[in-house]
Amino acid sequence: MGNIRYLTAGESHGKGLTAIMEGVPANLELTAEYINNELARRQMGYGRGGRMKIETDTAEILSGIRFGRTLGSPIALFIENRDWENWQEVMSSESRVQSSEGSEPKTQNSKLLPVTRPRPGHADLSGAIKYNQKDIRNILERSSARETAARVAVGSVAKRLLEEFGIKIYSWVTEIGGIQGSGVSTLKGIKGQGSEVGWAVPTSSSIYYSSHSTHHTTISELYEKAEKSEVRCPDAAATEAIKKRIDEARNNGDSLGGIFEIVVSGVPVGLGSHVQWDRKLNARLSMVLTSIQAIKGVEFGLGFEAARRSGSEVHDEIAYSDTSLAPHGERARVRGGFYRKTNHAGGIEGGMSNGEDIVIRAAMKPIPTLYKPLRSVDIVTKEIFEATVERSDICAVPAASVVGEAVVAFEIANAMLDKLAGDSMEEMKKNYNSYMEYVRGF
Ligand code: EPS
Repeated sequence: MGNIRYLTAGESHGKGLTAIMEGVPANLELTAEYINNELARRQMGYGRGGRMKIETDTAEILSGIRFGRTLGSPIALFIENRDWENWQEVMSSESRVQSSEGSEPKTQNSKLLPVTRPRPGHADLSGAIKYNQKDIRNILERSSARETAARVAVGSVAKRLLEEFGIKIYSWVTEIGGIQGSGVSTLKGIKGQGSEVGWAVPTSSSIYYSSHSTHHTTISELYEKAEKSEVRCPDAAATEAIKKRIDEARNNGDSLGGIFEIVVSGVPVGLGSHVQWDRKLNARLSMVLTSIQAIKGVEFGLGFEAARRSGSEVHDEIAYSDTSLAPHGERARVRGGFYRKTNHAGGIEGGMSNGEDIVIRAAMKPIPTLYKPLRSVDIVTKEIFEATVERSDICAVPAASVVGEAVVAFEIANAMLDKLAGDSMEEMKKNYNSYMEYVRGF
């Protein structure tokens, strides 16, 4: 579903990553600098591997933008892989000359040897069987999370568009390797899920809002702290504990996963729809988030905790406030007077945004490449071996959090365009303003 679409192409050690994005309205101000800032955020995080020291991801704009504004035509972006220099022979698109006996040519480059020992947890084995490949490199190069750089570039365009409508996307890491930050989750009253972050809370077990300003100060404070943390966790003590945990994992040849939280503020009521399965906003957001490499679970608002409570402890009471007297200030005014006293739903009811912040949590499994590998079976000899070790990260949850922002930005922008279609930003804004006026008067 949706009006914007994109494809990415590129292998991890190929020449680079390409993204083509279509459907972005004309006259959106956009610079390479803006995109590159997002790309740099994805590269950060304690626990990343050697690759991030090689790369300085920057996007080359190949089309769709002129004099700092989008044209409405497809936007093509290219991110060079600096590491390509070291892999040109291995990743060459030229056919390899076979000897007269049909064997592969002799080479000094050990990286050219076929990868035959699939890593448990990776795309290696299923991909090799599905695509009939006896060299697993032909699978792992594309399944690598390197591809997420292209998605962050695409997401940054969407983020820029959303900014024009006052929609902001925040993310932070709530836990890594079982170490949970304190006061870093908007989810409250759940054992071990972090404590309050200082907002006025209607009940002891609510995802809460108090006044607009307090709420948003807190959200942006959490975000600012996350931006400064080496693991994107706003809790400084947890940051240190997590770093130690990552060091331990590194020393043990192991890897770690974790959970990050995304909050989208300023979303108008009515994105997505209840009328068909593939229009539901929560379904669409789940899809984009689980499309990120290694993401195994997604929850909205109270998430799984809602299943443990009775209805009266879950559903968010509806309130109305005269716009001029709105106790929730700007939030209620912008939303046209209706608001929820709590936000257990995480901003989505019946597959539609309800005007409250969208709150999502996503779980990332530990990266499958282990420096102390698990047992596997060689796909050629069928002998039991330890899995292949490819250079990798110990922990990439902070990066996944930034990628999560990007894919969510894309899908929210997509849903905005479904609702407020426009070929130019001017047309889209006109549609937005008239829709918001209608909502206010409802
Ligand atoms: C990544 C680049 C990769 C890995 C990582 C993510 O680079 P390389 O394989 O050259 O070290 O660091 O990919 C994986 C974790 C994976 O399983 O493939 C990146 O740019 O984010």
